[in-house]
Amino acid sequence: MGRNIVEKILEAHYVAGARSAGGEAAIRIDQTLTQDATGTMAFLQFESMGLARVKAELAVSYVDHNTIQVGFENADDHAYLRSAARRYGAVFSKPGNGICHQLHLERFGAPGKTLLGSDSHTPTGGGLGMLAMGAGGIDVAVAMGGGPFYLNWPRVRLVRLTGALASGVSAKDVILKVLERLGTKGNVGWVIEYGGPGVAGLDVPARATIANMGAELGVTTSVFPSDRVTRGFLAAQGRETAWTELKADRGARYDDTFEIDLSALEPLAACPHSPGNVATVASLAGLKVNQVLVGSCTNSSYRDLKTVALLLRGRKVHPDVSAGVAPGSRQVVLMLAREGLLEHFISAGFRLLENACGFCIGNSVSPETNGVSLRTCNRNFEGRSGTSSAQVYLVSPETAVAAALSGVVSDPRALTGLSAVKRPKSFVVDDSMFLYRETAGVGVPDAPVVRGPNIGEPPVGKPLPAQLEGVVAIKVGDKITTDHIMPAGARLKYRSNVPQYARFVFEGVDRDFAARAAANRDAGRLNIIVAGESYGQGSSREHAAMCPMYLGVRLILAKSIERIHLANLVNFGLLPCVFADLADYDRIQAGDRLTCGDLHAALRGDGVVTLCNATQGFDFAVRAHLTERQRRLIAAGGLLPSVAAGP
Ligand code: MIC
Ligand code: SF4
Repeated sequence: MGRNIVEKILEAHYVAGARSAGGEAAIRIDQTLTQDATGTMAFLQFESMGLARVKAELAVSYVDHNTIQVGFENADDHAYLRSAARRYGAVFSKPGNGICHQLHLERFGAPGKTLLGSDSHTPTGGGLGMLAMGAGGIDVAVAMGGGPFYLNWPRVRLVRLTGALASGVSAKDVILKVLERLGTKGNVGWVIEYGGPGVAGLDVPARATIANMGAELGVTTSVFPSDRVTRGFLAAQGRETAWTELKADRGARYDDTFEIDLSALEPLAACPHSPGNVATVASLAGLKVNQVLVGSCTNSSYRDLKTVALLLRGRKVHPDVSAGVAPGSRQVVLMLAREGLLEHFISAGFRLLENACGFCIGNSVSPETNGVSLRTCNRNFEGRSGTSSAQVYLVSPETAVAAALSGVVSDPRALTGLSAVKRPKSFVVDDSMFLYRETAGVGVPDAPVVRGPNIGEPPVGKPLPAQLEGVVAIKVGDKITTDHIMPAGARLKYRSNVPQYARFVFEGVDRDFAARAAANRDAGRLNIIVAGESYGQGSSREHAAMCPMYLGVRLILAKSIERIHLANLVNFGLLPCVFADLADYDRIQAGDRLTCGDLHAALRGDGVVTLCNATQGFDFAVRAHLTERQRRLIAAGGLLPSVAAGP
């Protein structure tokens, strides 16, 4: 029988385990990517596990998130990461080089390879035909050290593209259409494979935009074929030798298929406060806009920014709008500069922001109170922009410019001067901000590792107790994101200092949570989190498991839990359970005392465990869907203590 692209890549990297949907398999990882907000912990864990050097084909350590550097903390992290890259054999991308996903696409990605990154938008590499996945830092640390990555063998959905995009409609509108169709929950365990005649009309940056925001669906990843377009992109990057063809066999089987006619698409927007809350731009037309920001790993390519620059030529930003641009990489900035395109941004009145994550992670350029902000990024969770009352809409670069010029949401198809930006014959290549390429994979064993005062030790969990005596420390609703659990923005600088960062767990949801949980912990009671559907959506930040663990949380009872977060919970020894009967979610209240005589029952047999609500006097059942490997990790208190305990 014919194979699809996902099967081809997975089978070429298969190491052990199940090969049927839902079963856990181990696969080999060719390349890894880390960034400074998650990478510091990943490298600390790499060191704690006693791994000697990078054994993956390539490991790149990027600095792109915390580049604000107010105070010493960010710079301490950068110094640590630089020295660790040198010592252990990773390539180091200096701050100012650009956003990890954009840079990886430009300079390292290759069709048919596997890429594991400590960032949920690692699937951007799917635009080049990679099987690129996000994971927690500790999983990436294992892969850097040459260990396999465990994933559930996915189901594959073909999204068949036909037709061609109209002028003024672009890749962002395609992925927003997919989000409208599939929503942000219920897609765990799937991979999306794009195919059909419409693919050939999408350049690699467009494919990357679509694959990037697949993260918001909750799928494991998204992948495009590798074809002539891919080859042309790699050739223009001076890397044609990295190209191989990748396509589905005739008669390839898919678990589901749907079609999108690109010609029928119109400009779309994700409305507050979810990427799945999609409406047409036409239906929002006339809404007054305070801020417009172009950038982030979704829409900061040369193609996107040149499109914007050409539309700004000879025009001015509306006086009531504050507009800014954050290019994706130094290559993009250099190309804009050489072609005289930066001038259009400057003379139109755009603010030039650093080529880094910047506004996207909410550590700068927050909107005013109640402000309406149109952004080209991928997430608009409440408060993520840094302003809790802000109304953030996610749009294409074209829709962003139309609003910047008119001051209101307006249809970009009405703009004059729209032109299709073609891929250049060759991109400007200057790799001088990638350090330690010559020692990559080897390292410098006696090189010192620099540890400033912001560099803490990764916390190590304790074995699972036999009996549970716990209290529901918080009850939350559906779609709780890792941004809710562990706020980023101004709190980002504590990423390498868990005791500090743990003070802010659930900060925006319940300010008293951290103090209450710490008091329970200190009184010898375990903390329990009760949650609704899709708990742990969004970012891959493993701090959303690690910091609750530090506060004594041991059990999560939810209606459903997202993939990366579930893996992170297991890696830190927290027991993730789902309600056997969803109605029990409604009965349990915050503050209830829950007990269980045999918690280890969840680690045996069918994983069903009966808990007693001692406060209200009823029993209920929950289920832990765990593999043998995951059960061992939870019993040991997580990956670090289980490595310390040996095989
Ligand atoms: C994000 O977009 O939320 C981040 C910041 O890039 C995260 C990683 C992190 O929390 O450091 C992600 O997407 O995984
Ligand atoms: Fe950076 Fe934003 Fe992309 Fe996350 S989503 S990697 S914060 S640009």
